Amino acid sequence: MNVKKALITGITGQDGYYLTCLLLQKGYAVHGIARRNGRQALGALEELSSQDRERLTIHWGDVTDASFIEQVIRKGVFNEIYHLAAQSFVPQSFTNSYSTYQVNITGTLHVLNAIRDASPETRMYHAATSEMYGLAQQMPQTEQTPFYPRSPYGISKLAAFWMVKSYRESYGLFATNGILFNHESELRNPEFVTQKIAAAVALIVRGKQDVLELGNLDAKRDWGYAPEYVEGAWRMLQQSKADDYVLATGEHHTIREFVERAFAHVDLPIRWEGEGLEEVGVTKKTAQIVVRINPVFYRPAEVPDLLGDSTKARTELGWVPKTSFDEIVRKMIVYHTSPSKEDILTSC
Ligand code: NAP
Ligand code: F7E
Repeated sequence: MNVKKALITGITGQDGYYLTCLLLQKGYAVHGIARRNGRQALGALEELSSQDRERLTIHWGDVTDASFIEQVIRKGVFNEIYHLAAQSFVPQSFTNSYSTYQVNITGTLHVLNAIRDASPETRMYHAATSEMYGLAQQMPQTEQTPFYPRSPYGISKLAAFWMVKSYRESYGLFATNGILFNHESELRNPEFVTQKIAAAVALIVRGKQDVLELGNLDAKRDWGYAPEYVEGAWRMLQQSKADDYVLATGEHHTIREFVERAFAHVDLPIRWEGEGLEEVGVTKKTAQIVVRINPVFYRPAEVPDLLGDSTKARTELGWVPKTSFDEIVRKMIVYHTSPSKEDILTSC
C-alpha cells in the first residue's frame, strides 16, 4: 500500500493539531514545520499522546527562510502540503505589520516557489480567510464577493490568496485557497475572543477572576468548529481540480451573544446595563459586575459583520458543518471548567 505523505506548515497551531490528528487517522506519514524555540515546545501538539507525537517528523525552521523551505519540500516529495503558518492575530498585524507581511506573504511565496521548482506534482492548500472580506460588500459572502480587507492581516492573506491563484493559472499547480470563516475549539489560542471569554468565565465562576474586559461587543462572526474545518481543507485536496472554497456555517452571532451563552453555561446568567464604554455585564443573581469594556481591545478598523455562504463546498466537497454555535460555546466552557482537560480532547 502506498502511504501518502503530507507536510503541514504551522503544525503547532490550533488547526495544525486537528489536521495532524485527521491525517494520522487516515494513515498519512505526517511531517510538520515548527519554529525553533529554546525548549523545543510544540504548542498545541503538546496535547498529542506520546505515541502520536512519535509518528511525526518535525522540521525545525521558519517559513520566511526560502532555502530551508526549498530543501524540506525538495527532499520530502510530499503528496500534499497544508500551508497554515501565519501571524494570525489581527491586532498584532496592526502593531507588527512588517513581520506579518513577511510571514504571511513571503512565507507563502517560498512554499509556492519550492513546489513549482522542486515538486510540481504536490497538491497545496493555503489557509486564506474571511478577513479578506473585511468591510463586507455583500451578505452573505461567497467565493464571488468582492474583497475589502481592513487590517494588515487581511491584506497579507489577500496577497497570498492571489499568489496561489496566479501560480495555479501560470504554472498549472494544484494550489487551493480555503476561505475559512472563524473556527474555534478547545485549543484556540488564548488571545482570540472566544477562548479569552471561555477561560475568563471559568475563572470568574470559581471566584479566581473578578472581571472580563473586552472591546467591541457588537461585531458579528460566523463561528464554526475547527476539527470540521480542517476536514474541509483535506477534502479540497482530494478533488480532481484545484479551486477556492468558502467554509462557513451560514450563521453569525455577536461577541455579546457569545458572552451571554458562556455565562449561561456555568449557571451565572448575566444582563447588560449602561451604554458605550460604560456598558457592563452584571450577574442576574447577585448583581456583580463581571464584564467591562476596555477600549484597548478596540481595533483601528473593525470588521463588523462576517457571514459565509458555503454552498459551493457543500455541493462540490460534500462538506457540512455539524457543531452548532451553542455547542461550540459549551465545549470550550467544559474544557476550561473540567479538572482533567486531556480527557476532553479527542485523541488521534
Ligand atoms: P494559529 O493557532 O495562530 O497557528 C499559526 C501557526 O503558524 C503556528 O503553528 C505558528 O507557530 C506558525 N507560524 C507563525 N509564524 C511562523 C513562521 N514565521 N514560520 C513557521 N511557522 C510560523 O492559527 P490557526 O487558528 O491554527 O490557523 C491556521 C491558519 O489558518 C493560519 O494561517 C490562519 O491565519 C488561518 N485562518 C485561521 C482561521 C481561524 O478562525 N482559526 C480562519 C481563517 C484562516 P508558533 O506556534 O511558533 O507561533
Ligand atoms: O476577534 C472582537 C474583535 O480576535 C473577533 C483569526 O483566526 O478569525 C480570527 O480573527 C472579534 C473582533 O478573531 C475582544 O474586535 C471584542 O471583531 O477572536 P478574534 P478575528 O479577528 O475575527 C479570522 C477568520 C482569521 O483569519 C484570524 O486569523 O471579537 N473583540 N473584544 C475582541 N477580540 C479579541 N481578540 N479580544 C477582545 O478582547
